[in-house]
Amino acid sequence: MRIDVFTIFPALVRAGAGESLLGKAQERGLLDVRVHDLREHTTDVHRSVDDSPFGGGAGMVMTPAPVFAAVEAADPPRPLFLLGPGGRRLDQALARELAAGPGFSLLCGRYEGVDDRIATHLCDGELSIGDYVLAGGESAALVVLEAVGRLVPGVMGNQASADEESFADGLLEHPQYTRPAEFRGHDVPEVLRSGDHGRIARWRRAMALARTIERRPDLVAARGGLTDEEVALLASELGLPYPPASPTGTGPESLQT
Ligand code: JF5
Repeated sequence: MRIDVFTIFPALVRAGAGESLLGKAQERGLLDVRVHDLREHTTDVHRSVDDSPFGGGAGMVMTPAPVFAAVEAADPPRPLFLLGPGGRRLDQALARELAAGPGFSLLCGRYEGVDDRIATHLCDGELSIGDYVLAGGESAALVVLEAVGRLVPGVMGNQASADEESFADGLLEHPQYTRPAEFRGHDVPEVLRSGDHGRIARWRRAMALARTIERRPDLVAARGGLTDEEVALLASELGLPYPPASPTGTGPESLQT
């Protein structure tokens, strides 16, 4: 899979993409990340990639010529996405879609934005990693690379498929423990040291359900609530009711003055 990234900070993107899992995947020939320096396609002595906005206002706008030239010289895999908070939000489903294809490209914006003709006449769409503003798209590009790269077939082996399976299930992970069995007076739950693998599996599943209900009720709603079997498991393993008892003072009575 080939992923091209266009940026004015190529060293930052190369450093982030060259380490750990993504670096290994490139060494193994599974992933081909190509980083392009937009400044190599400037024509003035100052190597300018930005200019002041037509109509006035503060800040600078990324100018179209170097960006078009860089993309045309690279002939990168499409779609080409502009990173920015206005695009489709990256989630696990989108990461899976991107990992299933032959490749795509990312353009990192900077300054107050990019000349709109870049978005309209060069890019194929916009991609967001969340509802916050960054100084530039580089860290967002690294997020996309890591989320997608680990799903490329062969990159991770069993661990990725196991993680994927549990996330596809729509639940958070159960808690994990390692040695020591007791740390500063806090014990590892007895069930995990029992050696009873059936009991351990039921407890883990119940804990994943309980945690998701407590911390991410939106994820529970998105998967359509719990099955009867899951409600029964929560009750038998952890003694928890479902739906959960709401905290006192949050019901309709609290609206009375
Ligand atoms: C960017 C102009 C893009 O801020 C972001 C971003 C937030 N969520 N996802 C991406 O991208 C950087 C900065 C300025 C365009």
